[in-house]
Amino acid sequence: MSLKENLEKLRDNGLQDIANSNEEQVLNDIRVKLLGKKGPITDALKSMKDLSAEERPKIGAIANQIKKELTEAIAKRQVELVQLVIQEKVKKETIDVTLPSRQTKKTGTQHILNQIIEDIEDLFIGLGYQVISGPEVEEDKYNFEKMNIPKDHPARDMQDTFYIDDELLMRTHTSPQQARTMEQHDFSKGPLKMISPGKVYRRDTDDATHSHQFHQIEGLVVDENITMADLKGTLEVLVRHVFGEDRKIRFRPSYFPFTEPSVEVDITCFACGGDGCRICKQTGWIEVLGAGLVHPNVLRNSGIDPEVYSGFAFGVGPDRFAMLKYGVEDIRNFYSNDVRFLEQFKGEEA
Ligand code: 2NL
Repeated sequence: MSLKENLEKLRDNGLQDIANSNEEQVLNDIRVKLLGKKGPITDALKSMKDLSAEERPKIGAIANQIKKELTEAIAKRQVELVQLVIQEKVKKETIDVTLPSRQTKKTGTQHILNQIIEDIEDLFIGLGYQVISGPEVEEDKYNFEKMNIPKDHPARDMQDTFYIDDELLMRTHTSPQQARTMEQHDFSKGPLKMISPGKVYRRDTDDATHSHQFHQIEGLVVDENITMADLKGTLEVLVRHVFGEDRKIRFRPSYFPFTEPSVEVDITCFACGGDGCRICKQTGWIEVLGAGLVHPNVLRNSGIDPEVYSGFAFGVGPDRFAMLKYGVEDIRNFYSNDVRFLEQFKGEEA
């Protein structure tokens, strides 16, 4: 084989090896082997001195050309291999963001009472009401006096509470917040429509149906010409939302110091539909809340003229709602923080 053929074979094999190399280290070995000081190209260039003057430039040109080709091929392959490594890495480390996450932490759930409260808040926000909360430590003046319960009133016995001093106490209902809102209300801007959710306190001995702390959501609407019909329609919307669209509603006369007339509100039993069962004690009806038209004294106490304005108010117990709706037999379950009880209400969130 002539030197020229040798060189060309060297080039063809070299290019083949370069193309086949799949690692930078392998490519580097090829480079040293082909183009290094002890490599065949260097040898060929060295041996040129033995050639005739005529052949020398031809072979020299070929050798240099091949050296250039191989050098370029190596450089090109070098870039490709770097790219390949990156591509491989990207492929391996691809994250499928649509996969569900691993459940490493145990997630909790919103407390069932807060679920019920927020659900009712959403309903009333949809009806154009404001949601207003206030302090749990209240003045006697707002908790009792303005609610038409003066110091010697017998209703104070049923609503005995925790006193901070003679004039400061843990509120027994959320009504004081409503009194504060009535005082501030500007009727030139429209009717007053509000609900006041929150925690309330009473001096009760805890048992299955009593707790010294529980919750209340009161509702209040004051405007000109508010009647019992407005109250009944509003409460129908409420109980149907919470206890089912088929519920019927019934008012029974009752007494609260802050409303006149006052009513106790029953709904047809959601378990038997009104036929009579264990849950409604065979009556077909379940008492769910209390309500009435705002007592003229209560309006007057908050600076509203009862000759011009009238209002309705109601008081809902979220604890009682939850007990009825989910068959909870002991109110203390809501406050003892037993996760096994609480996690039963996972997924009830709206
Ligand atoms: C019940 C009864 C009731 C009210 C709360 C109220 C508030 C104002 C004026 C008049 Cl500012 N009334 N609230 C009225 C009737 C009943 O709660 O049994 N709740 C669990």
